[in-house]
Amino acid sequence: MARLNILRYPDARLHKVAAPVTVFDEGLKRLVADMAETMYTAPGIGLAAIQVDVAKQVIVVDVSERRDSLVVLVNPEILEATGNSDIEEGCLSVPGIYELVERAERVKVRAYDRNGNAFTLEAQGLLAVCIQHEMDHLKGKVFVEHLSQLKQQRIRAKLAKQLRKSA
Ligand code: GNR
Ligand code: NI
Repeated sequence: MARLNILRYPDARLHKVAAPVTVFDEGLKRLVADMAETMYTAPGIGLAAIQVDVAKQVIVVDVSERRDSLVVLVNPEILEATGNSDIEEGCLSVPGIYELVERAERVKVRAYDRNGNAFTLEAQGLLAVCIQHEMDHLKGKVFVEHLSQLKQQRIRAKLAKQLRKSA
């Protein structure tokens, strides 16, 4: 297993649209293992492949406190979305920024696991929000793009300042 480098917003590669996985091979299993290690080490509760510069529809999520409930979603599709939730979100690609985003409270998702077996998952609360956040990444969308232009401008300025300080 390996820890992968996480792209930071604003990076044009975060806006690529991920392609569906067509081959469920050893390379996919290695990608999933490396993404899980990267997410747990960060630490984060989710990671989309596009964040490690792989434009494929692969997501790992674990919202459990014990960090022992990994969910792998390949080629996910939302079948149903109901209710409203606004949970404060963060993103490993946008460090230090936390903002409320409007999301569905419950989602029913169809996806494949790393072996190519289809399954459906009904999620609510933080898991549902995290899945929606990760599925946005697969479309090239970062959570801050749900915010007003003014807030996005402020976030870009704050990140640029962080970067200057660390340089
Ligand atoms: O670690 C993460 N925390 C989080 C908190 C609230 C809503 C979504 C998330 S996902 C984020 C990890 C990440 O950037 N995934 O893309
Ligand atoms: Ni994210």
